[in-house]
Amino acid sequence: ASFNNPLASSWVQVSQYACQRRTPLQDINGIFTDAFEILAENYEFLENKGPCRGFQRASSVLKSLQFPIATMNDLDGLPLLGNEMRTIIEEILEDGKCSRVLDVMNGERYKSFKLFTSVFGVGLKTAEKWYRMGFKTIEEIKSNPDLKLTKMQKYGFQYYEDIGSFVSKSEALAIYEHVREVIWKLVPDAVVTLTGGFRRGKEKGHDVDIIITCPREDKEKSILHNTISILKNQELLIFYDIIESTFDNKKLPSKCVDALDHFQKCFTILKLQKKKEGTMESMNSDSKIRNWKAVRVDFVIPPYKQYAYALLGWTGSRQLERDLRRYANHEKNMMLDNHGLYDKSKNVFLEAYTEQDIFKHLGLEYLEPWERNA
Ligand code: 8DG
Ligand code: MN
Ligand code: MN
Repeated sequence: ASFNNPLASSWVQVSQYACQRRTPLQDINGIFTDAFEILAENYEFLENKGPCRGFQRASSVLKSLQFPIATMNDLDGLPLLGNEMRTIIEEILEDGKCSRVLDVMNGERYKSFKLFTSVFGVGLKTAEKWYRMGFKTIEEIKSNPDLKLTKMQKYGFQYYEDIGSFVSKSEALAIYEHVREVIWKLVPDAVVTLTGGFRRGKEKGHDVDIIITCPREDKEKSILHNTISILKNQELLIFYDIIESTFDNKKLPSKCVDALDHFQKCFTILKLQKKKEGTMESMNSDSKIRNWKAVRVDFVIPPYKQYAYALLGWTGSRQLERDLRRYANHEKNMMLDNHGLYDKSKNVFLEAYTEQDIFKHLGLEYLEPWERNA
C-alpha cells in the first residue's frame, strides 16, 4: 500500500503540463530527478530530442511532488512515467543508485561535453568538435594555440574558475542594485527587475539575469548602450556582446517551444567588487590578488507592451516555459512566446501588463515565481 502518495486514492490528477503544477524550489525527490536529468542531458549531447524531453518531463513531474517516492505504489496517478522511467526508479529504490546513470556519467562523451559546455560561449557544436579532436581537459584546449576561439570563449577560459563558481544571492543582489542605480540616473522611471533563477527563489545561480524597460514608449531604447558605456567607465565591464532587437511585429509568435526571443539583449561579464577581507578566504590563489570576482550578467530590454511576456519568459524555468507554450498551443489553440500571446481562434494578440494577465488569458491558475521551479 502507498502511505506517502495522497493522490493514489483520490481523484486528483497530476497534470502532464508543468504550468498546471506548483513546483517549489525544494526538491524532495532529488535522488530520482538528478538521475533523470543526467540521462536527459546525455540525450541532449547526442542531439536526440525525443528521449531528452521524455526524461526532462518525467523529472519535472517528480519535482512537483510534496512527498518522497518511497515505494513503486507512490507513482500511482503520475503522468509521463513510462516503463523506462519506472525501471530506473525501482533500481534507485532498491540500490540507492542506477547503473544506467552511472554508465552515462562515466562515459567519455558525456564527461567531455559536460566539461566543455561549462565554458562560457561553448555550445554543442564546439563541444562535439573538441571531443572528436580528442581533447580531454580545459588545460589542453587553453594551451593549444591552433584553436580559433571566439572572443566569448576566450573570456570563458580566462575567467573559468570565477564564472564556474556560482553566483550567490547576495552577489546577484549587489550587482542588480548597482546596475539599477546606474539605470535610474539615466532614466528615473525605468523598470529594472532581477529575473531568472534568483526570481524563482534560488540561493545560487550560474549568472544574473536583469530585465529592463520603461513605461514611456521608446524610452527603453537608449538604456542599454548608455548603461554599458557607464559600466565601461566604471571599469566594471570585462566583456559584453550586444544583440540588437530583431523583433518583427508582423510575425506570429514562434511555434517552437524553445525558440529564442528577438529582444535587444546583452551578454556580459562584470567585475563584482569584493567588500570584506574575510570573503577572500574561500577564493583560489589567482583571485586572492584581486579584490573582485568575474560574474556573468545577462540584460534583456523589451518594450513596455511586451514586458510581462518577457518577464514570464526570462523567469523560467526552461521546463515551465516549454510547457506553457505547449499548453497554449495544444490546449488553447494559442501561440505564446516571450513577445506575446496570439489567439488563433479569434485571430487577435492578447494584451498583458502583468504575468497574472497572461495566466488568465491561458485559463491557468496563477503560479508565483517560486512555484515555477519545474
Ligand atoms: P541559472 O542561471 O541559475 O542556471 O538558472 P536560470 O536563471 O533559470 O537560467 P538562465 O540560463 O539564466 O535562463 C533564464 C531564463 O531566460 C530561462 O527561462 C530561459 C530564458 N531565456 C529566454 N531567452 C534566452 C536567451 O536568448 N538566452 C538565455 N541565456 N536565456 C534565455 O527566454
Ligand atoms: Mn540565470
Ligand atoms: Mn541567463
